[in-house]
Amino acid sequence: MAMSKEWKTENEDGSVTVRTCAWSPPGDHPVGYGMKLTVKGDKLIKVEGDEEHPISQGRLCVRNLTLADYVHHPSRILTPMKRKPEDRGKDKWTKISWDEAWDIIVPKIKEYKEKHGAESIIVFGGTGRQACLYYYPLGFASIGTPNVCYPLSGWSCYGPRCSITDYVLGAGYPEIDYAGFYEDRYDDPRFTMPELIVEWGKMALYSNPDGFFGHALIDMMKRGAKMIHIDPRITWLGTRCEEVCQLRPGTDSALGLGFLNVIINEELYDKDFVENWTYGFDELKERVQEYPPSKVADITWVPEDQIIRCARMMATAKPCSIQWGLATDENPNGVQMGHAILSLMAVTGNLDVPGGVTIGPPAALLGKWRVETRSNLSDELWEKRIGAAEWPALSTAMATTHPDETLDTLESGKPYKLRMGWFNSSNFITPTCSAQPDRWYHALKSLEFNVVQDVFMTPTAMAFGDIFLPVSTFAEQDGVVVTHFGRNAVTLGPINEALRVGDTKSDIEVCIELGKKMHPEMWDYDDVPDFFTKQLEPELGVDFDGLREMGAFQPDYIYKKYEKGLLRGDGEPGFNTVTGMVELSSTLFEAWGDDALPYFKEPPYSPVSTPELFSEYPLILTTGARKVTSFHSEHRQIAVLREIDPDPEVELHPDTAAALGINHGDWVLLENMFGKAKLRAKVTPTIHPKVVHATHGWWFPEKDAEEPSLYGVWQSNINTLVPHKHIGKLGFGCPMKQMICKASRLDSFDSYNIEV
Ligand SMILES: Nc1nc2c(c(=O)[nH]1)N[C@H]1C(S)=C(S)[C@@H](COP(=O)(O)OP(=O)(O)OC[C@H]3O[C@@H](n4cnc5c(=O)[nH]c(N)nc54)[C@H](O)[C@@H]3O)O[C@H]1N2
Ligand SMILES: Nc1nc2c(c(=O)[nH]1)N[C@H]1C(S)=C(S)[C@@H](COP(=O)(O)OP(=O)(O)OC[C@H]3O[C@@H](n4cnc5c(=O)[nH]c(N)nc54)[C@H](O)[C@@H]3O)O[C@H]1N2
Ligand SMILES: [Mo]
Repeated sequence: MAMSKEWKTENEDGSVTVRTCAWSPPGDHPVGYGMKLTVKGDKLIKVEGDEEHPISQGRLCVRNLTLADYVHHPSRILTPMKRKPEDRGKDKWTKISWDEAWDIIVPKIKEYKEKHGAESIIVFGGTGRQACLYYYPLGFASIGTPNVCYPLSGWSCYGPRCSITDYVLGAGYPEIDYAGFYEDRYDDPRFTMPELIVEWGKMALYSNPDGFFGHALIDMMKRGAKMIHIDPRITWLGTRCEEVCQLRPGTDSALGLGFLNVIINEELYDKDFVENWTYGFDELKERVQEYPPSKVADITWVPEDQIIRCARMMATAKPCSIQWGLATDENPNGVQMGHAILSLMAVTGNLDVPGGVTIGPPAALLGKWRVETRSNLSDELWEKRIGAAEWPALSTAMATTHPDETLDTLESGKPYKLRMGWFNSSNFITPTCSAQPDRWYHALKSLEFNVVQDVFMTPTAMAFGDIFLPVSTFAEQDGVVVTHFGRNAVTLGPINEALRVGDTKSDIEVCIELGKKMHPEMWDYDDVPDFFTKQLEPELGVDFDGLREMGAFQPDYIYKKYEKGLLRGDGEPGFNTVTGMVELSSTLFEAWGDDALPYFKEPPYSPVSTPELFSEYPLILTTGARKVTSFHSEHRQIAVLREIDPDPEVELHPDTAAALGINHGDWVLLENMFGKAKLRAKVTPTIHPKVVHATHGWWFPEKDAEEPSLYGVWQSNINTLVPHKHIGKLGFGCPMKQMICKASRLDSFDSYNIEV
């Protein structure tokens, strides 16, 4: 299905309007909403939402409303730069041409490969910004190293959720059905409006994560869907929900098992689905007996009667869908939480049905090339991937190094020394893609040669870059955006270049250019449109220009694929798992040394697991709930957005704040046994009195760039409070959202300096 439209229009005043689909940079998850960018001369003069886009229908987020301020920002880096190794940490850069940059980079890569093996080179990349499609191929096929690293402890973003889905369902990422596949959306007769939507550890209105445009929740509420929110904070959405389960952070798997206890014991489950399409129901039934609502209430702080009420609602609402968020991943017990949630969706009969939860077919849209780039590496090299042998559950699903093992390797030089770093979309000494960024900071100093690819100078680039390669924004490049990275995608849209500022290159341009110099056989493409044509034609039957004219491709969705033999490689009915069923009891988890069934485990630091530490650090700390004004560490230099959210923030309940002598607007020091951070107090009754919430991603572009300040990166670095390697048995999850800390009032931001 497709819309058809002009993608480039000349206006009477000489300006040109280009329709495009937004991605990154500046940051966004691959929602790919429709935009119209108007350019006059060399300036972006107008940004509008595209009302014809099937999903976003003209809506925009505030970050892209300020796109022109970002594109034309005076501190953007617009040419490649180099710096002497002895000047790392100093603002002593020299502008160079791309040719000069390649003349330095290419011989270095060749030298490291020859002298120390390709595995001595590591590529770092961040979240699902556009670069995420390209930094794996950059590592595997342009450079030729097996070591590509997403450095967040326990791969705690989508890694756990996607892997659990692969192992338990054998299908692509589950999303609530919001009629995204249909041109006429909610009115399409194939769709059924869900009676109940459960938003669990997610706030999609702010985060628009990975292809889900949060506004759909409002659309569906307006059309009668009721909602439950499971969140320690009462959010804006929460105040509009039927129920808010204000749980203790990190206890979600107990809550899930409590819901299952009620649904199974009261025989409210879908007997037909359970009998025909699930494996291990009897074992699950036995397991949930360990989680009666009264006990779960004690663990989670959610009242017993509310647990029972919500469980009954989930089982009897037809259809019901559950949307699970980052709180699943940033939890060492998150694999079990995800398993419990998938089990809830399965036993209530809401998997792959209209208005329930959609799941993707085995092959990802545009996924083939990404997998094929691995063929550039020998088996011997592939086996050298850091942490692959130790963590099979993680390394089977994720083609990366194990993040925590990578930090250990940098520190110890074992099993081999890492010598060259390539920071592709990664500013992770800020409180973003790392637990204990202070440890990473010291460990990364051992790298001998580093390339950084970014839009702005960042604390990470200032600390480590030897070569800086400037990246073009999505307004300045041709590309595609595919929701959910092609696994259960609702749209695939074109990114159309509207202008180009400075001498920048997109990630795919860099991959192709470097690839042609290093491994030309892997990069047989004339240019970027030719590259996309070769990806699109076999799957969509259109070339890149065809996609531009379409505006957005919407794949068809087929419900109940398990009945039709559309999920398994052999074409048989069932699910693409070892048993062919939804594995309520997981054969793979068991094979990898974890429990086959979901279970609750206390967070590593909590009133129960570490009571002595808790008496010293008596607040539960959850971090990183999204703000609309920033994408992780991005946008701190955009004045309009900083005006809305000027400072890092800690939310405290009024009773908690009063007991600590903290007033709204005071600077507060949060600290625990691992680190410290300064944040401004936001006193609000919407947070549980025993919990505080801190924002992440903070640095200060206006502060001193050079070491030791590095743009004040250590002053509000909440991730220094989160320990390394407190991960689950399968290697996933970290306690980003369930640590402990104490809080005290500061006279001012400058009255206390934090050093690492
Ligand atoms: N405390 C706490 N910490 C968290 C979280 C939390 O909830 N709490 N959430 C975590 C999660 S889920 C994630 S995914 C990580 C995210 O962490 P990261 O994705 O690593 O985020 P950043 O550190 O902002 O680094 C991204 C850098 O890439 C640049 N960039 C943006 N787009 C592009 C692009 O298309 N190409 C290139 N080459 N560069 C680009 C940006 O300018 C920025 O400097 O943060 C994690 N950190
Ligand atoms: N504007 C903006 N959008 C973004 C990003 C961004 O940086 N800025 N980052 C993107 C990325 S990489 C990701 S992964 C997504 C994440 O987006 P989401 O999945 O929506 O996750 P968060 O915003 O981290 O948290 C959602 C909610 O979880 C609650 N929560 C905290 N701890 C717990 C817990 O233990 N249990 C439960 N049940 N709830 C808890 C928080 O209070 C918060 O309201 O957002 C993406 N979208
Ligand atoms: Mo993320």
